[in-house]
Amino acid sequence: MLNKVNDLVIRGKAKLITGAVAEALESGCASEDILTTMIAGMDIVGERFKNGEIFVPEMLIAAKAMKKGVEVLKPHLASGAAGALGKVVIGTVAGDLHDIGKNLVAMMIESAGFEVIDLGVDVPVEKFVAAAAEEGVKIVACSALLTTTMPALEATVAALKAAGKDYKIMIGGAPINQEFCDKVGADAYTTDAASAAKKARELVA
Ligand code: B12
Repeated sequence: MLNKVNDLVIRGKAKLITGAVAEALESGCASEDILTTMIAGMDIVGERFKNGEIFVPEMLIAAKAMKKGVEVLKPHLASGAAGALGKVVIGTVAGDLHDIGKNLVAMMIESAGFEVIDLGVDVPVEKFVAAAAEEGVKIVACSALLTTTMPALEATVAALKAAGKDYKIMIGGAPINQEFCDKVGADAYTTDAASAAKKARELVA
């Protein structure tokens, strides 16, 4: 069952994946396991792209399938009381169009009890700073998936810190690590959506 979901992500079968995810849920697969197998599928897609076996269009259709699958999964992953812990501003930094990971982080943070303000992808520094200045923002979460957009992430963190407001800054995405987090002076880095939600709760505790 999980193998089928994994395969449908890799092959970018957006129409078939909805049924396959629903079937997996009905047969008792845990939603977290289904998500893990879909993410593993995206990793394989990334590897194939890196090796020149597939190109951007194939990556894009795999991403569409992944998104369709996540839609079916969402009600099963999200659970928490809405908005009680304050606002989280989230977005993918300037120059970067990847949003699957960012959307998962947003979803898990929302289900952990925050109100999420999602700025989308390719978010200019000024837009992050303006949104973060709103009343009640506790955390600003920035995503970057490309080594080439790590400088944009650094610039975003610097501007958010320079604004001198009372929020925490979280960063993440495939090329990011704790060392980079320390270097740019963000408050927290985590590797995945579930740990990001846990960390968000810790940051406001
Ligand atoms: C799908 C995909 C795309 C799709 C994106 C569609 C979309 N709507 O997102 C498209 C086709 C648009 C795309 C384009 C490109 N891509 Co691309 N893409 C991928 C791919 C295959 C999967 C990404 C993904 O969704 N992963 C699944 C999610 C769940 O994982 P995630 O994003 O890492 O997120 C998790 C964590 O990182 C973390 N996290 C993420 N954000 C945050 C934020 C915070 C605050 C926290 C705490 C945690 C956190 O939690 C998430 C959930 O667990 C990756 C390969 C890979 N394995 O990552 C390549 C990859 C990222 N892409 C790559 C490249 C090169 C490109 C292009 C430059 C290709 C080109 N020549 O045009 C363009 C750039 C476009 C742009 N300007 O952004 C490279 C990057 C190489 C590098 N070192 O920089 C990769 C690694 C592929 C590879 N192996 O070469 N891509």
